[in-house]
Amino acid sequence: MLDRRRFIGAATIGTGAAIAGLAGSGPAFGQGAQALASPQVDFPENPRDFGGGGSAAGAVNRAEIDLFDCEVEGNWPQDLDGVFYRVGPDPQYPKDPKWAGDIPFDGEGHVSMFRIKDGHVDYKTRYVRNQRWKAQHEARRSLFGMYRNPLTDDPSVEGLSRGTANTQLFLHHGKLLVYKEDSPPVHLDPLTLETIDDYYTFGGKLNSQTHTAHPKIDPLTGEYIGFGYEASGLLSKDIFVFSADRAGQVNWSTTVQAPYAGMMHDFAVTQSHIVLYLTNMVADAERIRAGGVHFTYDPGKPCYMGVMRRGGDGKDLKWFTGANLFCTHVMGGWSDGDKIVTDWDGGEGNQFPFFPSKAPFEPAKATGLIRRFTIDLSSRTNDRYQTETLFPEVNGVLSRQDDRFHTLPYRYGYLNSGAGWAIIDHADSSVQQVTVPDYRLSEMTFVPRKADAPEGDGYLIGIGSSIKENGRSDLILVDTKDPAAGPVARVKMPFQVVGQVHGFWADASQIPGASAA
Ligand code: V55
Ligand code: FE
Repeated sequence: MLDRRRFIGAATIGTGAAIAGLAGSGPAFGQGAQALASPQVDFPENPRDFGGGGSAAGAVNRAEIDLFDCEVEGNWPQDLDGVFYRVGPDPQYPKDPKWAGDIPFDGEGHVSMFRIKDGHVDYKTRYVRNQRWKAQHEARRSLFGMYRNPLTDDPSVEGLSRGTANTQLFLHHGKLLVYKEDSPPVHLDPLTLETIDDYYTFGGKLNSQTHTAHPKIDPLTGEYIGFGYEASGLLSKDIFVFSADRAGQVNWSTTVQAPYAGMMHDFAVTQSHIVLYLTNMVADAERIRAGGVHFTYDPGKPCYMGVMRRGGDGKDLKWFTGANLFCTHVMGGWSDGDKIVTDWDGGEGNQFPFFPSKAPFEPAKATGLIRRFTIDLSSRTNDRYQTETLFPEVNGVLSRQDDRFHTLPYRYGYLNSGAGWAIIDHADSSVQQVTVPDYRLSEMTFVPRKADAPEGDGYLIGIGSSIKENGRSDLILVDTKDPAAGPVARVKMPFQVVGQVHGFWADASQIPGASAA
């Protein structure tokens, strides 16, 4: 009964809940503290009390695992050749009891990969050896305090990057880059998961202290487009926006200003424009000074959508307001002349119940629906975006698409709907639900059937967590052309794998040395 509530709860209360695996009544800010005076490694009983190590809808594994030739059930496609990468927080050490009110987004990034080839699947995981991990490993204890608050750190780590690398990863110019939006990427070897650069700056050209967890790749040029908010330091309104060519050389960048400093988790890129979105999860100087987490949700502040041309100097950036929607992830978007359309999942209110808030948390307002934003740039006086809700009968979060259609008009979108995965077809306005009896499903990632398969033709891949078997994990593969048939194959893991925020599929042809290995 409790598990079923958790399952449904994810869709009902939004992105944060889906990621953190929280039920509607997760521990409130500042509660759940448990005295931990001993320096010995002793996590509190309740894994949801982050001070003691909450994870992201998965186990706190801490163990780095190599499992060669996993058990595969069903008809795993023999010609699938690539890697499904995932990352999520996996607390390295219990927090000092002073910071027991910290949130699940602050656990150290643990990367896992399923190397899939000839119908065989090898599993490997490694913590990201970022500056934070190394300092704590050396000290055998937690040295970093609250989420994105350097004032709460042990004095010994001053000047080190606080980045956890726990949110998303991308493969580009042969490098596996792992992200946390408060810091530059960390560069890992895509086959061994060894950390190669703990502070990757695109050859010194990332003129920002931060980098989003959600860069985009332009499928026509192979360019990588990214941004960083609070780019010039804590509470800064600067936003650094840039692109890099196929070889990772930065070929465009500019710095623009946000109306205020607040969470800008994802962004959209079209063939001609950059679309930024500022939510009213506001960077809170007072709370930071008082030793709290970085943000406070403030429904009294407007959300803004900012649009600027790609490749320009940023002076054309214009901020629009409209329905105040709390949107976290982009499904897709495109430009049609002066018209810019972007689809996001979002709620009418805060989706992250574990952040402090100026208003009580309202589960109903956290419900994620597909919100289509339309902006018309042809009128100089227009400063409003228009919104509509698509597929109001489908709720969910963590929206994705066939990543080969970033920047372009697109047909298929995917949503983690709590009841499973939803496959959205914008062309015929249909929805198909993917459910797996007895399983809760993490975020889905699209895998093309072949490198040149038509849009949406392939598989959805992701972790399922067995309710009956106490969370034991399967890697689940569903054919997008026959989702009703259920999983075509599963990898049966002998334990509950580390939790995930996001995942990424890379074809073997993109991974240096993959074919030889
Ligand atoms: C998100 C996740 C984060 C974070 C800020 O999904 C936003 C949204 C896992 O960390 O720090
Ligand atoms: Fe995200």
